[in-house]
Amino acid sequence: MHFNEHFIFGTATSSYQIEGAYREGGRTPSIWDVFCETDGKVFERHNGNVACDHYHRFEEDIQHIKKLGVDSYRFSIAWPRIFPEKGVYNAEGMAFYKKLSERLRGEGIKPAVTLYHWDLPMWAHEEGGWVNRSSVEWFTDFARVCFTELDGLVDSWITHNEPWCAGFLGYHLGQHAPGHTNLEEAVKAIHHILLSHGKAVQLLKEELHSATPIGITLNLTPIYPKTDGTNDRLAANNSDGYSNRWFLDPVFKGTYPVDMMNLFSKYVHSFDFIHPGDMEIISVPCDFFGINFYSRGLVEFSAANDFMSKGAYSDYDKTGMGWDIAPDEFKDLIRRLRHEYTALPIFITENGAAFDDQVEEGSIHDQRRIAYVEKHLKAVAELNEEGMNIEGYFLWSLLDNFEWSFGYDKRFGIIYVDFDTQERIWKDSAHWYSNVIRNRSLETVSINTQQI
Ligand code: PNW
Repeated sequence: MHFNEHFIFGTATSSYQIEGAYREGGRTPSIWDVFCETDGKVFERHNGNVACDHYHRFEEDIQHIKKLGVDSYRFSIAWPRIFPEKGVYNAEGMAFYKKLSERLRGEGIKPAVTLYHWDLPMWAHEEGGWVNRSSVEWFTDFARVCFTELDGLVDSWITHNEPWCAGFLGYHLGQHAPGHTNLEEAVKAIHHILLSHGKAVQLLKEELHSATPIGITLNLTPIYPKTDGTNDRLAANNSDGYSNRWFLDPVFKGTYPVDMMNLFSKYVHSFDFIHPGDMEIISVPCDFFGINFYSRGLVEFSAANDFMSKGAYSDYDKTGMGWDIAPDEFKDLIRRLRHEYTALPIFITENGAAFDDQVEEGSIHDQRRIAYVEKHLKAVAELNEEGMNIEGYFLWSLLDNFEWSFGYDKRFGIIYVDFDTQERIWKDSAHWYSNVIRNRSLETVSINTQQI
């Protein structure tokens, strides 16, 4: 299993999950700062006030990134550092990302930068957040200063990370900030998020004439019916609509899936928030397609759940999140995307797993994480042998970090973080990954792993 010299190996993080320094450099609160203070929303009321203290320790973290040998590092920009108040630009906030990008480049590491990884400024939320169509303008103002100030420092732009989470988890399921449970709001929010993506792409290409590649990252979950029965297959189709097609269809076909619009119309009174011309903007051509892959879904019919479907019991091996480990289904997903949606270069912008790691005398033997990543990297190599054109892979995550509603209880890092001392300790998976990158192959590495 070999990866050619152009294949991009990377690792990924996001601003709120690692930066800390929540009141420094002119930053104001985001919806996550407030959500973390809400009872019953985040494990033991953890928050990102300090997180990995990356804002102060980024130079040390760059040394770890360099030592890993990755080609690229994916991080995100905290919007409330750039616009702490509506219409008020904060150069100090931008200076941090300039320094970070410059230092990375100085070490030969390509910055892959996400504009929105969920830390919406509170000032925007107070005016309705993503439900308000003006959010599209607020976002393009934010995108404009990032594009111009970081021009020449960034190798690729990702407009949005996982609109499914920002939209459905945030506004419909209530598990992420802002914690609302209203489908109509969610569908509007998603529309504005997707519209702001298209506007940002147009801005970069048509107005700023930049040649820097730009794309969007979706989290996709291939869904399977528990049985072959008509009801379970219908449930799977609806769940696929909710998880995948509601995003893939607008981005690649310029339409929302009609079957889902029909199901949603029970709760969504009007779709007149879709203005003429919107769908053309949303489906504006990009340069690459980012996919975050973690698991599959297995569903069975339930009369009460008309479109979300009931998760069915599965006997698959699971990660520490309870998520099925499903590399074969990952392959199915990529083949389907090639067949039904797009020929764009694909980047796996996130893949990885949380497990309960035990520190033993300064070392962490996370064999299950290695096995998880190895299975998915092998799938990537096999897909590329089929001509699927996956150009890069970013392991989630560089560091253990604030895992949203799970707080610091779930550890996704290949580098362990002691949150009392902020000490970073390489897990076996970090050593293993850096060997894979050095050899650009999985074979040689399985031998090396035994020596760790
Ligand atoms: C992604 N779900 O989030 C995010 O991009 C990361 O910030 C996060 O740390 C990582 O995956 C691991 O969770 C998700 O409930 C959060 O299906 C929740 C879900 C999926 C992805």
